[in-house]
Amino acid sequence: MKTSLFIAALVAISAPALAASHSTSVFVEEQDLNGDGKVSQEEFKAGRAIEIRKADFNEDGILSEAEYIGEYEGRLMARLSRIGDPEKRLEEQQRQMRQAKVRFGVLDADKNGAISQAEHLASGLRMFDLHDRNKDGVVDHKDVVLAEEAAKSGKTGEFVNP
Ligand SMILES: [Ca+2]
Ligand SMILES: [Ca+2]
Ligand SMILES: [Ca+2]
Repeated sequence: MKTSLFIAALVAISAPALAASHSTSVFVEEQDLNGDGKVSQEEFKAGRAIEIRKADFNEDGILSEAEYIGEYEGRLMARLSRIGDPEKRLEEQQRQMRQAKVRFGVLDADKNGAISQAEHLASGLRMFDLHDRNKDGVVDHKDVVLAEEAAKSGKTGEFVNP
């Protein structure tokens, strides 16, 4: 039951967490749960809660490094299987896994060895805030336009994306 749920969840909502340094349009596409083309803060928070539950294997409400890395690795492998060259695939896997460990360290703000819901949400809201360029509390097409303009002028935001 848990496994099939997990797979269904992966298919349905693994995309949000996938974004590494993604553009605002991809952010909207991935985080827009109700399909209205906008991501409100409430909607985003709901998505974050789902993401943490999905990776929280022992259901204690926090993510250990093994849980965080394990969930990421599962999605990564599925994605990397599309790379034809096995050497390249392995190289990319090692690179991504190193980055995942670094991200875990960043997400675990109080360095207690686990990501709490508050830590997970805080990092997400920082990202939300970066995408919400006009600061109206919603990430939508207007922010995409602003992001494109910023990219053209060479000003891109720093995204630490869990
Ligand atoms: Ca856990
Ligand atoms: Ca922590
Ligand atoms: Ca906005």
